[in-house]
Amino acid sequence: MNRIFSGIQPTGNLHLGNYLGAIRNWVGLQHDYDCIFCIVDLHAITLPQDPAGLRASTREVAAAYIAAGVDPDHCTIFNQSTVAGHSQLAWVLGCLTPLGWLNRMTQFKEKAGKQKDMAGLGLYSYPVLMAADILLYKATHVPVGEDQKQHLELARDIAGAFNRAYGVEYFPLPEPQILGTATRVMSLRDGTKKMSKSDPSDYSRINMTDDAETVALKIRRAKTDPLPLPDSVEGLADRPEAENLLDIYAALASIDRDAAIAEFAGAQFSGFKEKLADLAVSVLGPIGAEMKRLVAAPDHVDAILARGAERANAVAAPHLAEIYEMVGMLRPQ
Ligand code: AQP
Repeated sequence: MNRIFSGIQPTGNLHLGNYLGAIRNWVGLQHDYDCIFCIVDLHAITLPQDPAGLRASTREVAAAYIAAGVDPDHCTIFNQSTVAGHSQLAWVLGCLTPLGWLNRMTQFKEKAGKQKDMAGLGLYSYPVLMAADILLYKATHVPVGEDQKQHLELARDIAGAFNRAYGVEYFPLPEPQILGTATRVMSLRDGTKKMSKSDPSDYSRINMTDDAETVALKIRRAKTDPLPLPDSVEGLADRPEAENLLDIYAALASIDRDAAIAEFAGAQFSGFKEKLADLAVSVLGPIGAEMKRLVAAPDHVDAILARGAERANAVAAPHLAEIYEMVGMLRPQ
């Protein structure tokens, strides 16, 4: 059976983009693949994190997976730092990754900001750790949002570099799965910017745990333009906010963009926004409520993470032993 690996950083403010671009797709894939879903806490510390906040956020992301319908009896759910193989393989792969490949990564440029010399080595080598996450399990498929496409391509290049260096087809080249109509959910305040956990404005995103009033308020306040909604795809040209809201509607309603355009052709934003808010609340409301319930009594989530770590280690450890053997690490008997 083909294997999926994917993950989310426990950096707070899980939002609609994380749900539509990642978690919801996982739920649909979980019975067709051997699925490993990680909470990537080592990735989270590539930017400063408050330790208590990081622990709380790790549980919250696990709760989001479970509340959204990822079945922990069927899938492996764990946090990255509980499997040492991620860091160990990242070192091996880092030794094979030319700096020139990393210099092309746009996410580093965005996150490092203007003072690149002050950015941490971890932020720079983030894509190598991501390659290790995937390759440690020899995953064949990686469902992600559009923003992770470049990192996935690098993971494929790194897998190829390892295979060439050791003259074996050891790692499969992982295939990205960028699924659905909301592969890149944009900010509610600026349709040209990705909806993001770290946006300082809470009005830029719908959080998975927002209550119904907050969701409705954020959608009412979402930036739009003065025109009515278009009656064709061509009418969305240069209207990023209209495009984003229609795509969110289509994704939440599980219809395609054309059907959403047909439903609201010529309508005013006010009426459309009301329908969108009702739909968002009906989809996210039960998930947010279940997340809060799971986080309030965390023993259940912790037990799932502990079991997941054991299962993940059982897959990872033999692979790491094979890799060390190929690389030439002596294991004294
Ligand atoms: N806006 C988005 N639209 C669609 N998919 C998205 N993803 C993130 N934002 C969107 C997908 O969610 C998964 C986990 O992302 P992550 O938390 O590990 O990484 P991120 O891209 O750094 O998330 P954020 O929310 O944008 O955080 P910050 O603010 O820290 O940059 C991935 O599959 C990603 O594609």
